[in-house]
Amino acid sequence: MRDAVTNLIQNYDSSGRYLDRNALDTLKSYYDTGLARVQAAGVVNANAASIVKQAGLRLFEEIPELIRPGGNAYTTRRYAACLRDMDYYLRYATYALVAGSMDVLDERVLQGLRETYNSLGVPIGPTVSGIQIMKEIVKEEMASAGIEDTTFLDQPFDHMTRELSEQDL
Ligand code: CYC
Repeated sequence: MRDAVTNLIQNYDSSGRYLDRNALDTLKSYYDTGLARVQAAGVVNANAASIVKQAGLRLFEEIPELIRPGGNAYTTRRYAACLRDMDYYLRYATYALVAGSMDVLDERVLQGLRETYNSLGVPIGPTVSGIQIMKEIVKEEMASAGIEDTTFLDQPFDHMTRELSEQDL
C-alpha cells in the first residue's frame, strides 16, 4: 500500500534519478491540496453514517426494484450488506484521498470484487450508481463546510466505479 510520495520515490529510485521538475510539480500539487484532503476526510468522518444512509435512500428511490422481492438488496440481510458495502467504499475513499493514491483501493477493495459480485448476483450498475451518489453527497457536504478546492474528491469514487465497470478482455 503506497501513497503519492512513496509512489513517486519508488519510481525515481528504481531508475536512479534525482527528483526532476515533473516530480517536484507532482509533489507540490499533492502538498498544496494536503490540508483540503485532510479536511475532506474530517468532514466525511463526522458525517459518514448520514452520508451512507442518504445515499442508500437515494439509490433505492432511483432503482426501487433492488429492494423488491427478487431484487439483490431484498431481505434485511442483503439490504444491510448493501449499506455495509457502501460504507466500505466511503471509508476507503477517505484513505485514498489522504494518501493521494488509489493504491489502497486496488489492494484492499477492488481485488476480486467484481468476481465476488458476479458470483453473488450483486448488480454492478446499481453499485456504481451508489458510489456516484455518495460522491455527490460528499461534495455537497464539502461545499457546506466551506471547503472550496474539491477537484481531488472525484478521484477515488471514479476510480472505484471505473475498475468495477471494466470488462475483462
Ligand atoms: C455481499 N459484498 C458482499 C460480499 C463481499 C462484499 C465480499 C460477500 C460476503 C458478504 O456477504 O459479506 C464486498 N467485502 C466487500 C468489499 C470489501 C469486503 C467491498 C472491501 C472492504 O471486505 N446489493 C445491491 C446493491 C449493492 C449490493 C446495488 C449495494 C451498493 O443490490 C450489495 N453486497 C451487496 C449485497 C450482498 C453483498 C446485497 C449480499 C449478497 C448475498 O449474500 O446474496
